[in-house]
Amino acid sequence: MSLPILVVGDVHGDLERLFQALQPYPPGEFRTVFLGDLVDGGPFGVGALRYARDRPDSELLLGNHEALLLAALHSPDQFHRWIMSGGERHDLEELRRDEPLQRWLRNRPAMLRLEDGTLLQHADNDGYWDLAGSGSPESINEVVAEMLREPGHEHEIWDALTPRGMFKRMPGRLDRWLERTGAARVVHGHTPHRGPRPEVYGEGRAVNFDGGLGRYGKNRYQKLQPVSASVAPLDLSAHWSRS
Ligand SMILES: [Mn+2]
Repeated sequence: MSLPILVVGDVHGDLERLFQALQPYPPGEFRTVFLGDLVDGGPFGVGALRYARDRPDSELLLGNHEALLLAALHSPDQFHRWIMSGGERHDLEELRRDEPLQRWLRNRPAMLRLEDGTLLQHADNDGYWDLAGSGSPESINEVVAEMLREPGHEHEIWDALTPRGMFKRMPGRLDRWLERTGAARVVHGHTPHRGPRPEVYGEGRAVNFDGGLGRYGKNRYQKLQPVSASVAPLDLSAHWSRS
């Protein structure tokens, strides 16, 4: 029996709001896909990584912040970049002491293709293309895995995946990305939307699950979006696109 897919957008170190968001979705009843950027911007990034690793039937797709965190472990230049991008020093030190967690993180895929043609990935851009050249999502994962095998290339992943909102601003890029990957729609995080639920756009061919779950990057007057903007079963999004 296949479990329904639960998608979790960018958490950015807010473990408390993550648990709140997951309350209606007990582990064991869902296959959970974390879309990356569990870390940075809030205090419990490594805690969120460990939770994603240990939650049954779960997968974490690599976000640009996970890549930069790995880069910061060994490169002073990248450490500076990472700290300026919301890195928490204690997260880096915790990750440094936990080699099994480092190995696990270096083995996360960049994307996941479902049987219905849905492609899940962190960023709403086609920078994966620059990293991996032509080929399928599976071959992109192989290239990313190769880049992460040894220290030294992680920041290239950060560079490729950091541009925001490309699919929404340039629908032609979305068309070509779907064509190139053979996907019917792309599900992503990375670029905060402002809606109460994951944002469907591009005539239903793209869904954004970055609903600004993490509180810590917000200014005090900014209204928080509900957790349902970032965490929801995937199959519901088809209905939103028709409403
Ligand atoms: Mn991101």
